[in-house]
Amino acid sequence: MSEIILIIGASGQIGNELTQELRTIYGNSNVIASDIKEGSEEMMSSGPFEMMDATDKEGILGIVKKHNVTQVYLLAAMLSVTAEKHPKKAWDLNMNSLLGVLDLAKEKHIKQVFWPSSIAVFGSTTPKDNTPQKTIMEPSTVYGISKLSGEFWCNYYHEKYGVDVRSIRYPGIISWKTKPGGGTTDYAIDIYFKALKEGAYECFLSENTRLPMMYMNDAVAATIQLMQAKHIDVKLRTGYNLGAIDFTPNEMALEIKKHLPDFKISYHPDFRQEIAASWPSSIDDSAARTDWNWQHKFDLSAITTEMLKNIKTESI
Ligand code: AKB
Repeated sequence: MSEIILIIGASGQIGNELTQELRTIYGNSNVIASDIKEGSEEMMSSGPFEMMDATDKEGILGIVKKHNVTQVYLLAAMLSVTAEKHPKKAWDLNMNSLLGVLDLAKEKHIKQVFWPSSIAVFGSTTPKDNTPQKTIMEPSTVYGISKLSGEFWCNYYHEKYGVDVRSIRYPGIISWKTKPGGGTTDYAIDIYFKALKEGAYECFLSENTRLPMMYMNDAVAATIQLMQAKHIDVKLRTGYNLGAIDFTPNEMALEIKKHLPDFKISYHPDFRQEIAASWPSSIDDSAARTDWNWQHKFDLSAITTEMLKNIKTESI
């Protein structure tokens, strides 16, 4: 495999772990990490890093030329909660970064683009259970609006200019290495840290709010699998629904109690409840499973074991 990969937003939750996995597959020097801030020590020391603003198209072009980049993974984004606080900034980051990279592909500076979408493209009028790939999409958040528009820009650039752009609608992603920031699904990470540190967690969603979720290892595997899929197998150029598991805060707390019997959870839903309530409870990802063979590995019990073990080891 002779790809040279640029990851934009490499210091974030997905970027950090995706960079490491891609470096293992393609070789450290062939995967260039970039962000507006430095990332983990592991990422900074294992391969090249460039300080870069995701909305600076000319800056990105300079780095693409310097390293002969063939593929770009554009991960920089403002998530749902932060985007509600800074709507214009979120639109600027989430949209202009995408249009810049799509233009670089249209102008043939790069061959392939990955761009993350989200379950936030759906809204309260979407069927909640087993949400289909193609259905009513009326997002109520700035983040969701930007992801839905972005998906259709991807599709447009593919149809009009033949750009090879691929995208996944990520559910909430659970990881212990790099914390996300400003997401509605972040409770499903914070809960493990608080359970180990304080033995208790105050949840900002109500106990029966069911959301689709996934372990980071599965998310990274799916992303690379989609990018490595044969052109002919990638039949959707908007975003692929991607599911793994779904659960409520109450079910998660019960799972944690199997390891930490004294763990206590309390519920104080805030404005984030409204965002969560507008999103699907579970996802029909049969298109991803059929088109490029997607399969998840981690269920809630395996995720809980992994999270508690790794957070404990890290903080010793
Ligand atoms: C968020 O909560 O904003 C993200 C997402 C589901 O895209 N984790």
